[in-house]
Amino acid sequence: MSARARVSVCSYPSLALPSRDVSLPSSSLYFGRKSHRSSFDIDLKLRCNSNETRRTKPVLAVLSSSRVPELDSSSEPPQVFDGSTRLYISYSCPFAQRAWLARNYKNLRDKIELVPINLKNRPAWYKEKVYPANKVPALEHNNKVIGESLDVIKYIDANFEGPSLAPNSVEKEAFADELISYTDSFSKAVRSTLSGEDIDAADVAFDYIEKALSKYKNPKYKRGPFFLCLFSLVDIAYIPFIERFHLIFKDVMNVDITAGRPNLAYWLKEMNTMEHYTETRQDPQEIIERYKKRAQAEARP
Ligand SMILES: N[C@@H](CCC(=O)N[C@@H](CS)C(=O)NCC(=O)O)C(=O)O
Repeated sequence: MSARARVSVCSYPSLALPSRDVSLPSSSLYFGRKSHRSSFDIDLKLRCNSNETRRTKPVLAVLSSSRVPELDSSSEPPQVFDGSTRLYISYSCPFAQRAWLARNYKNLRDKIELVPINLKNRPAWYKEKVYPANKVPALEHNNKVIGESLDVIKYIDANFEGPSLAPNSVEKEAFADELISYTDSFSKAVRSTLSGEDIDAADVAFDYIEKALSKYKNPKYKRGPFFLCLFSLVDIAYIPFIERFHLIFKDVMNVDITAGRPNLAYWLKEMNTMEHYTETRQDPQEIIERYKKRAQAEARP
């Protein structure tokens, strides 16, 4: 047993993480991108090396009242394919959160309109007019619709201005590929501990993340904060899921997944200083309640 608290599910053997919320996409390809260096990249690199990532006050509570209301079955559709660019999301969906965060990070709030959908009471027009797969996220741009969170992020990165989310070297590109292709296994491993199937799997998965975060260290602080030193697609791919796991393990199992994992702790801390990200966070209480409700429903015979 390691020095930190091991993940144990003994008292909660029946708690299974809802598959819809945490299953990661099978599509885990990283699109090869030309490594162009914009002034944003250079600026970011400087900030990364001097540990001066853009800081804003951490948002302690999500002010859901300030958010655009979700559209439901009673809502009129937007003027689909009228030339506007729209990102369809759900506030509770971690996949959609990825795309939303990418849009925010690239400062595209004025260029990409956010259209939140109520998934529990989905408007019929969403499937009919917008995205036949009927899932979020989906991006409407130039008379087409792009789905799959990782593809949406890469599309936004390749087709819009703003700081690049792509790795800035061939070596980092290979590492990003490896990390992105691990997202599915990572999630499965953590879920198998939550369900009581494999009590050690989550520890192994979080250790993998801890090690990955140590690869590109900030020279001053000897660690990250981000996977590729600079904030990238990889951070976006993982944060909505690690954020949820962090909360659920703490609340349900009384396990701090950052204990004995300084890189993970530092990464989460830094992420929480970024308004681009904190703006996308779901209310922690809602995440926990939703998880417990589903786990109880799944445990019922
Ligand atoms: N692989 C997809 C998964 C998207 C997904 O499953 N989104 C969920 C919400 S978290 C959804 O739209 N579910 C609706 C449904 O399955 O009917 C991605 O990465 O975008």
